[in-house]
Amino acid sequence: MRTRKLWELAESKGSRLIVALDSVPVEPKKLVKEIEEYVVGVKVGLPLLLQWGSQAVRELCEAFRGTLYMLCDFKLADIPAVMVEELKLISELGFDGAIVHLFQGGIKAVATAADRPELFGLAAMTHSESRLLEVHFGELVHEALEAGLDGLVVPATKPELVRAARKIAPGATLLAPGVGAQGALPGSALEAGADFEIVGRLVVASPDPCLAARAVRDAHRARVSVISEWR
Ligand code: O7M
Repeated sequence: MRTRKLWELAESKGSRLIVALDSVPVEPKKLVKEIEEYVVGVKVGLPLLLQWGSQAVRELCEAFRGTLYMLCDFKLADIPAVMVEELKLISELGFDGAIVHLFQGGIKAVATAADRPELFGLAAMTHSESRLLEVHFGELVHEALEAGLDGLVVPATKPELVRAARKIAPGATLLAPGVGAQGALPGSALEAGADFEIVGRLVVASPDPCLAARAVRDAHRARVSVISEWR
């Protein structure tokens, strides 16, 4: 099974939390060290790359790849030939997985490339204005499934879409951002059928990121034990 590392970490750490690192106020390695115990992985966004540089990203992957799932979020959406090249470089930086858009088409060719990280396709987005993606939600989920991607990103702020994705793709690994600063409550996306929640500012911008990460992890634990009794 792809995403094996992610699921093994979820099991061994009892966590469903992936922390989003975009604008980080302190040196990224220092921040990740503080929250490492409570999270299964971190998602590195373009703001971090642009602020700290690719060497810092490489060092972050080197330092934590052994204990965390390293997810690259540059939301790629180019022609297949360029995406294949981008993904090879992302793998070389040390990432386990990467986020890709689906609307541009051609994801099947991208997914068959060698040297690619695991791929998560964006099926919908959290903000209310992402109307055009939503119109094509079902088609985008099918596009990802047909290409054999490893998982999907679905919005915690729109639980009906999380539920719909779970129905269409019962075996897919579903990652849900939008918890905390964007309004969804910790655990709510897990309850709707997601497997992991992606949380940024609620943890990263907290005066005590360690405490904030632990609180979200604990909220997840409570939900996951209830959910596994249901299923
Ligand atoms: O918790 P926040 O709002 O501080 O951060 C949310 C993170 O999730 C941030 O890194 C966004 O880029 C990301 N995200 C969304 O907020 N909305 C989406 O629809 C999709 C993502 C995402 O992670 O895509 C992979």
